[in-house]
Amino acid sequence: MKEYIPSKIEEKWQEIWDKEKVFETPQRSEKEKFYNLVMFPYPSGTLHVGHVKNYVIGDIVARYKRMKGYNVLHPFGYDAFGLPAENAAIKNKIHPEKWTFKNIEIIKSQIKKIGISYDWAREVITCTESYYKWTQWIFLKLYENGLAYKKKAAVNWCPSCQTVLANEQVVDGKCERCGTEVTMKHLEQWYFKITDYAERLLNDLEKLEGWPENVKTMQKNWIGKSTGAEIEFPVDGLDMKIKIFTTRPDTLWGVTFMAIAPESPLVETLVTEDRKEELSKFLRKVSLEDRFKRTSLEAEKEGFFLGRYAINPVTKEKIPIYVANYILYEYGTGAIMAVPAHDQRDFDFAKKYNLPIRVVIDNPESSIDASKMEKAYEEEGVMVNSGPFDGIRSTKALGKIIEYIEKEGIGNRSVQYKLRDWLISRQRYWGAPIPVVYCEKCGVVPVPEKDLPVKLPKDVEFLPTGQSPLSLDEQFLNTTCPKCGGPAKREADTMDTFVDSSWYYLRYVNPKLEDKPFDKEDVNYWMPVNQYIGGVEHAVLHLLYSRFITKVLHDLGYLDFEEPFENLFTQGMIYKDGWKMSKSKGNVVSPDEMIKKYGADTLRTYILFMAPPEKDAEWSDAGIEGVNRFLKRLWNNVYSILPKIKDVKAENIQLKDKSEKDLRRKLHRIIKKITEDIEGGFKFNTAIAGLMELNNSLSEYLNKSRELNLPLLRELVEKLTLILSPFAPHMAEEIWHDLGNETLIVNEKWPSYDESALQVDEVTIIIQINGKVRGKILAKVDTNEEDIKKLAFENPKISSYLKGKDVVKVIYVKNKLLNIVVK
Ligand code: ANZ
Ligand code: ZN
Repeated sequence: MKEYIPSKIEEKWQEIWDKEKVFETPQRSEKEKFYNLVMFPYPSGTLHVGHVKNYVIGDIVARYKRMKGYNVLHPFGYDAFGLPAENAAIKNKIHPEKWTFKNIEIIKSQIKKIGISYDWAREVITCTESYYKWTQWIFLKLYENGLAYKKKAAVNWCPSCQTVLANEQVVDGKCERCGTEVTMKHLEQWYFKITDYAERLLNDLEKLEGWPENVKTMQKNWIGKSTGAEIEFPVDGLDMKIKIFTTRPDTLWGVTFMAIAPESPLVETLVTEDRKEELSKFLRKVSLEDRFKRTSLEAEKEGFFLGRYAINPVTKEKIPIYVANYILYEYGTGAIMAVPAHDQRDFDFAKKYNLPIRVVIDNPESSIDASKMEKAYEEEGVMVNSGPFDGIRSTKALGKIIEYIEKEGIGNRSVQYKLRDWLISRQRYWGAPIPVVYCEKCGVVPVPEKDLPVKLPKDVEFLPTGQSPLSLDEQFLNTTCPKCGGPAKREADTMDTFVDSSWYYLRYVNPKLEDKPFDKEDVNYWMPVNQYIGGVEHAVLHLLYSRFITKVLHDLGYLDFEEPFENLFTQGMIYKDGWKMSKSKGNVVSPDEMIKKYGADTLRTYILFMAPPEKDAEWSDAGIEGVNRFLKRLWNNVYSILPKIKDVKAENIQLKDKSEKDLRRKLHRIIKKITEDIEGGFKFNTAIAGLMELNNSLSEYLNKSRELNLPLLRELVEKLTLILSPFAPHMAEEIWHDLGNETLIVNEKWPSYDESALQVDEVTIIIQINGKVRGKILAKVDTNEEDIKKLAFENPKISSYLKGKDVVKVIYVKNKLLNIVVK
């Protein structure tokens, strides 16, 4: 019998798929399109099995959809610019480009060995000139439309990566990449105006029915929409007003002080002469505090009285103005009206500085005594001490209060978002140069499209110094102004790698197009992506940026659709020894090693069998051994009968007995189950369990020596091989071929199941006597009670129990149980 040796068959089939170009996708087809996309990797190292999980999930979907008759686009590429590759290259003392392409080569060979069905003709590498030319083009389009701008602002600075970071790249005050605490710097930087799209990015989340709720919630919170009012407070003794933003205009009568962010220029304007010196001490102290910690709910509230008072516009009371560490300069107006009775931060502050606490929203259950309050009452309630609004339910009053404020001319309705503009310039080397020049005469001048790409020079001292490496390259830097022809200097910053990845899914459609980033008609045919698969860590980074860029390109007339990804699947991680796999922990499992030991089919099948694919799972050597044994057993079962069924057709199948009927029923039940498991939410682990169950039934049938039903076995082996093929495609091709087929199994149709074969026609009826099980009988489904009774009483074992007894009562539960009561 032919032995199962994966190394003998896997490479062979991979070469055949390659040679026959089976996975190359025609640009158009009669078939319905299915765009299946996995998040492309940073080629900053080689792949471990955690990465592979992403691609294996994608491959099951792609192969399944192909078999279901779709024109499947399943491309692959590399997010090849950016910090990860650059940092790794520096560590390894090698040029980032060399390092990147070396990794790309290794990753590609790793993936080919796993047998993933990518259309390699569409490979996209973001650090190639033919790609980043169009990344620069996208920058120009945003610039031309007022969506890319430069401004000086306090920015996040990673002292280790030596570059600024976007807010999205700061996680808990630390650099998303390296974990170093982020500091602040005042720098002039380039931004994309994603805030213009805040409302649409929020509202359109509702359309994304095929996205996981948690990802949508993360985006929603990140966008952070708040509705309320802006209200102006006149300053006592100065001809000016302080504008605040509040979500609780219903608490306006309870304001007992105001607070301003330390960074606000208002602080200098408001402070009285005698308090200036002490103020600067306070500001210096705050500037040393971490901005993320400083504004957290738990942080110690600290402030400084500016010596100045404002007037509450409704009560006309004088209230002190403070500068306080818990006020963010970048949110709202950078100033607040403080209501200690109803806001915990204000409450803490008021307690510390002995400021009055005035209740204006009373608890309808039990009235609040301001002098006894231990924390702020933040819920809704009945308005009190609030002039014309006394006695009204606070939630009901909100709209009316805003109307009142507008009528009185002291403020107006306002909506605020937490979302900030996307900071896209980086002071690092390995990225797409920002295509603008600075001319002494003309100022900022965008590079004309015909001059793209602005090439990234190769021979550059790129070690991070905090200064853009390109600014040290005179040859790159000095140029002529496209407008006036005079001397000009190039922008030396490069673009955030998230700009590269915000549009790569469009480039896969026309990866080689030279005069356009993509063809409108082609993109409108293929997009949106039907299924996107990747990690949840990109929820507010890549996934938000891509939605934004898609909407911009839509608005500029380049795309007909507004959302890039119709369905999103976020896979769980693979852990080893309780930890996320990482080189530094030394717990990385390499796919190459596993393939050498067990073959790609085992690796693929095990990765999916470990757990539901959306769940995290722990790698187990025993687990992969077990899956390998299953595939061997399946192979051995098949090859033990292969010579006998090779020339048999799966036609005119006659089922002689129950065991044959059971076997065929099992086959069709499993086809149905696996189809439903794949369609109904990626339940690959239970699908594989189904394959195991079917194989066990086959073993059982073959183990009982009897005359084999060859047409039945032919049908079983054929269909089993077909449903096995997305998971273990190499083994499936081999069996398919050895069955005498001249086609490739990848080009075959997914089998349907025979509804009639699913029907059970015999049932086992349990016979009880006085509640004790005394035997079983086989009967046709739905046999009536009389006939069952007859069968039971005729059964020799049962009749021996009944001898000499009186039957008092017989209870029959249809198709299940017959209970005989005797005395
Ligand atoms: C008065 C008030 C009374 C407030 C009350 C809350 C409760 P969200 O929901 O996050 O939008 N706020 C406004 N701008 C701020 C800033 N730059 N830094 C720190 N806090 C700021 O929160 C809006 C509320 O946060 C606003 O409503 C304001 O406090 C505060 F019983 O105004 B509120
Ligand atoms: Zn000029």
